Amino acid sequence: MFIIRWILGRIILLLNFVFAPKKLKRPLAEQQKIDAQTQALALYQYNACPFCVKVRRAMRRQGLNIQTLDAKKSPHKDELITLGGKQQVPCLRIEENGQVQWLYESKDIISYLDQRFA
Ligand SMILES: N[C@@H](CCC(=O)N[C@@H](CS)C(=O)NCC(=O)O)C(=O)O
Repeated sequence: MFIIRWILGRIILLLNFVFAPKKLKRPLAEQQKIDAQTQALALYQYNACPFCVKVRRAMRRQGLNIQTLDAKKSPHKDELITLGGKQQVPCLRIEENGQVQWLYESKDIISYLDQRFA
């Protein structure tokens, strides 16, 4: 089972690489403004998880430089469980006005990014 999951993961990563979406290019000043906003975001994820790949592709399409954290490793794994509430990826950590929100579900994360940055 582990081997099959591993092979599927590599296929997903290969396809993602070959068919990588075009990264949005913004004027420098505009990109810097967006980068300042995305500094308050972090994506807890696994490298080869298809739902995480979907979110990373959406980030690339929108030219969003959001920090990605490997939720298989400590301390990110523990942060996700204790602060986020469950061990499920992808999860977007959103820090706003001193408050932290943990957004699960790839569909909801992509909608959030679309609404905020598209
Ligand atoms: N409906 C969720 C599904 C996410 C999901 O199933 N993620 C898997 C990884 S691909 C997961 O976190 N499993 C728990 C684990 O690996 O511990 C989404 O669209 O984000």
